[in-house]
Amino acid sequence: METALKVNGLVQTELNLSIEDFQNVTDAYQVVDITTLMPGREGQAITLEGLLALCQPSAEAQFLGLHGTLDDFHASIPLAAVRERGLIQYAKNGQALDVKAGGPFRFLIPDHAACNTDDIDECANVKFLDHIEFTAERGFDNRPEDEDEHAALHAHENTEN
Ligand SMILES: Nc1nc2c(c(=O)[nH]1)N[C@H]1C(S)=C(S)[C@@H](COP(=O)(O)O)O[C@H]1N2
Ligand SMILES: [Mo]
Repeated sequence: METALKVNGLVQTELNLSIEDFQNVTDAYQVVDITTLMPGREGQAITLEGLLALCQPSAEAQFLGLHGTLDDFHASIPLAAVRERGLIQYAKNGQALDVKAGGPFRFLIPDHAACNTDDIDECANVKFLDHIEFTAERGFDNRPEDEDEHAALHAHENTEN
C-alpha cells in the first residue's frame, strides 16, 4: 500500500508526502495532540493550512477531493468550509498511523456535523487517505447518503475488522 500522500489537481506544486515530510512541517502547522481540537481523538496532525502553504492551490480550486483508495471511499467537500479547521493526521503516539487506525493518513474535521446532515459531516473524516485533489467543481463522492446506506457501510466495516 502507498505510504505517501499524493497531492495534485489545481495546485502550483504537486506533492508526494511521506511521514517524514509530515514530521518536518514547520511547528506553526503542527498539531501535537489532536485531543485539544477533537476531544476523544489522539495523535499528531498538520493543519490543512499547512498543506495549502506547501502545495499552493490556485484561486480556481474550490473543492477538496479526499480519496481513500484502500476501500474505495471518497469525499469532495468545499475547500472554504474546511480551510481553517481541517487536519491531516499522520501519526499516533509518535508512530506512523496504522491502517487499523485509518492510516497511513486521515482527514479530520473538528466540529463536523453529524453523518448525512451537512456537507461537512463526520463521514468526510476520510480514512486510508492516500490522495488529495484540488478541483474547480465538485468531484466524485460516495459518502453514504442516508441512514440505510450508512448502516450498510458500517456493517461492512465491522466484517472487515
Ligand atoms: N476510507 C474510509 N473512510 C471513512 C469511512 C469509510 O468507510 N472508509 N467511513 C466514514 C464514516 S461514514 C464515518 S461516520 C467516519 C467514522 O469514523 P470513526 O470510525 O473514527 O468513528 O469515518 C468516515 N471515513
Ligand atoms: Mo458517517
